[in-house]
Amino acid sequence: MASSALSRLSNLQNHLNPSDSLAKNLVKMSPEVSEALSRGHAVVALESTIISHGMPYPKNLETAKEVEAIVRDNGAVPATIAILDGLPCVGLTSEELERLAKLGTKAQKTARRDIAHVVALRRNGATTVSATMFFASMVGIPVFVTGGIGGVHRHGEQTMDISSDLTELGRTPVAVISAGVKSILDIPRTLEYLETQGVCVAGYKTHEFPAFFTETSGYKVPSRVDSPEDCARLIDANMKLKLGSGILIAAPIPKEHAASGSLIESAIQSALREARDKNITGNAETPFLLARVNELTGGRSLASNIALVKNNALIGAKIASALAQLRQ
Ligand code: PSU
Ligand code: MN
Repeated sequence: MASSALSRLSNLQNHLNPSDSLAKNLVKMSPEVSEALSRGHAVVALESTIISHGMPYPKNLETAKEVEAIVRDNGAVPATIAILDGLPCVGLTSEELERLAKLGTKAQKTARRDIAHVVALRRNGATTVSATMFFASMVGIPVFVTGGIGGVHRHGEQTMDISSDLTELGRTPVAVISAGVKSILDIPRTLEYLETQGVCVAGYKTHEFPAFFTETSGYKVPSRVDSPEDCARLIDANMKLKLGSGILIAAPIPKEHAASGSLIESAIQSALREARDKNITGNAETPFLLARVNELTGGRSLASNIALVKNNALIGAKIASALAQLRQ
């Protein structure tokens, strides 16, 4: 990799302990991603738990490919991140993407806490938002697109079930574009926790924090941005100031795809009851709730989910392009 790229990376990585070239040797970057980074071109990181655990095969593969195509059509290189046979990969070939999609839940859901174990035991790991942010930051990708992030679970004040996505946002300078968090979670406590972690939460063309399937949650965002250029300047300022923390850009689902709030809400209530009755907890809870809500809404929640991920990919690619231009 060109030395200019390395120096840019080390600027990005001041929060990591960068005898980092050592860590980077453990990561396989696709030639396309590596070249784009070394030239300062736009790159968008994409997570893989959404593929393995978030959607059923073959919809997951179809969606992953469409999302990558949207990123490309809008001027950025997609970098889907996953761990294959213990090797963290940044940028997957179409064969690798297919393999992951077919593995589905046989791939291990891999959050930050699981990374070392999955690598050491040479397993296949689908990275959540926290693990994807970790690798994106390590290789110098400041923009990452997903559907929804994890948060504080309902009754989290008792169970302490708080997604490591939130602490990762507090410690890793990557901007995550998401449609907010689902109402399977405790939205106001999630926002409180993000504040505690020092995370900049910005609504994209809105003052409201979106609730994934719906444009509104009833809760306000602390900041607002109105264009990809606004977002690029925000990310640039965060990097130059070396704040070290991440940014959550919350983009509401497009109006025409917002599933009816009450339909989804009643499905969520039933799914939450079932999860309690079946004693489904820990990292199994989110995938269980997502799958149940999808069944209970007759697939309508999946259709909305796909639409919002694509919308985020479009916005993320534009942000990454604006950022690349700004930093030329
Ligand atoms: N929310 C979604 N879809 C998802 C996830 C969350 O709407 O696929 C996945 C993401 O990978 C996220 C993870 O990082 O679940 C959070 O899991 P947990 O709640 O166990 O931290
Ligand atoms: Mn959890």
